[in-house]
Amino acid sequence: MKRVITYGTFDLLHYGHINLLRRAKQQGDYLVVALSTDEFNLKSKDKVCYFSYDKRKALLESIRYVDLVIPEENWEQKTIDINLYHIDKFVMGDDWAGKFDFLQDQCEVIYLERTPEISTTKIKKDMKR
Ligand code: C2G
Repeated sequence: MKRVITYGTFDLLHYGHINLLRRAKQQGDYLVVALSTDEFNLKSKDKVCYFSYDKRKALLESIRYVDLVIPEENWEQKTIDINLYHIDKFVMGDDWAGKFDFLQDQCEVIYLERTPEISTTKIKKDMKR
């Protein structure tokens, strides 16, 4: 049983996120998603979410690729999560390429290509027009 983990805010969930989650699940048999809490987004990611943590969690839990959603409350928890959930592979979009290589002594670190043309910022901008 290969266990995979990925992290993110997933606010205004879109097909770029789904592409990432689908490919992350393809890396193993069980996918844990660490979902940034509202506080973490506000305090450390300078992101104000449109949907609250509970709503974003419910959306993620309805996705067939996702097996478990846990809260991401700080930047430092990844090392603990990898041990706690017996993770074999850490997966992120390649906008983070290299940023999490320090986890390589704990598990495989994989950066997957982002879906280029979509982002929450673009959605919000286009909706304004
Ligand atoms: N993503 C993607 N293609 C897009 C947009 C996002 O593949 N068009 C990926 C990102 O690379 C990331 C995941 O979807 O792996 C979630 O994206 P965000 O919610 O923007 O996550 P982020 O704010 O980068 O948070 O500790 C890590 C952070 O929590 C990551």
